[in-house]
Amino acid sequence: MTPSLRGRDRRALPGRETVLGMYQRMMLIRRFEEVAEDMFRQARMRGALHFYIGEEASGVGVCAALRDSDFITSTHRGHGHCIAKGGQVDRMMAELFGRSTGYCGGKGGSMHIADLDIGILGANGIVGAGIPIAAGAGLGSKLRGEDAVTVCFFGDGAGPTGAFHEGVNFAAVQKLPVIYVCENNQYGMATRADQANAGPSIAGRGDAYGIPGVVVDGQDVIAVYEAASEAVARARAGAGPTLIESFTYRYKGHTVHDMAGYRSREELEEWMQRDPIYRFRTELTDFAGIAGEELDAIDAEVEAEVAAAVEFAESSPFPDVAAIEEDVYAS
Ligand SMILES: Cc1ncc(C[n+]2csc(CCOP(=O)(O)OP(=O)(O)O)c2C)c(N)n1
Repeated sequence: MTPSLRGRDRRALPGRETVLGMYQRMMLIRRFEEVAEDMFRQARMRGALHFYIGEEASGVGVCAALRDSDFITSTHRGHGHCIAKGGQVDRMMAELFGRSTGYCGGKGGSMHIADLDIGILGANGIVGAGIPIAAGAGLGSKLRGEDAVTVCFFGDGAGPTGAFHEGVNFAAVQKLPVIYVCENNQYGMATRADQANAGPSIAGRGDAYGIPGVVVDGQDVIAVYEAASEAVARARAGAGPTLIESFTYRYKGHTVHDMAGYRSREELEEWMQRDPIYRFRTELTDFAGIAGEELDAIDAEVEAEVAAAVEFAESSPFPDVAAIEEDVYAS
């Protein structure tokens, strides 16, 4: 796992604070999930976990182009999106552990993290459901005359849904400030993206709606950040939605229970050669003059933050049975 950047041109990177922030969030996503998997395998935590490991550059590159006041919608594979948007890992971990200090009081679990204070409108277990929700959020911002942007993350498995066509069409007709980010990790459960989606790319469908369709290397956080920044500028300027397709890969199975026998070891290893975190780290140390020790210090802080999150979660109580009917309806 030592991807080489040999032969690649040095390129302009955003400011030091931005790149270090990106590196920190990518590492935080990876360690959060590695530790969550470990907790699950030790039976200290239950439930379904869908890991984002391997896809970190995608969520982090996009969210680095956003403000706290912007919105995101997420999917069943939402840990990475929530951390990338600034979600608190202790409250996330507590939610995974089913504890009352979690984002949903321990009653939602991994697939239902929301934090309205930082624009996380909710992860969602219904494939494609975020697409019209994001259009609604965009319409709200537009009607209120605010310049907030909404990013909708969805997978290639949502490409063939009615929600995709309905939501993207509506956003395009209304010129809503929404960015649709398809994270094409090559599979929807065990089905290859090209077995479910006609046409060479999902981004290509932008033409049908008269909006830009942009393909980006989802393993390259800076490329994702640049594509997202352009789409954000368009959206804030009132020019409407952009459809971005970020090509990426999940290292793990569909859920923690899935051994992913439908794909080859070679395929996985090929993608791991382009690991987004190691690749970015190499770029930062070899081309951006950032000392390896500085990145090691970030790694250590991340490690401590995740360990503290587990401690917080495990020392928190389970929700009371009396709370079972709370939060069922919005008030
Ligand atoms: C409407 C709906 N249909 C089917 C499912 C079952 N399901 C859960 S995840 C999934 C595949 C999703 O694939 P994709 O959108 O590519 O996301 P990924 O898991 O690859 O991140 C399916 C079919 C569901 N949750 N919701």
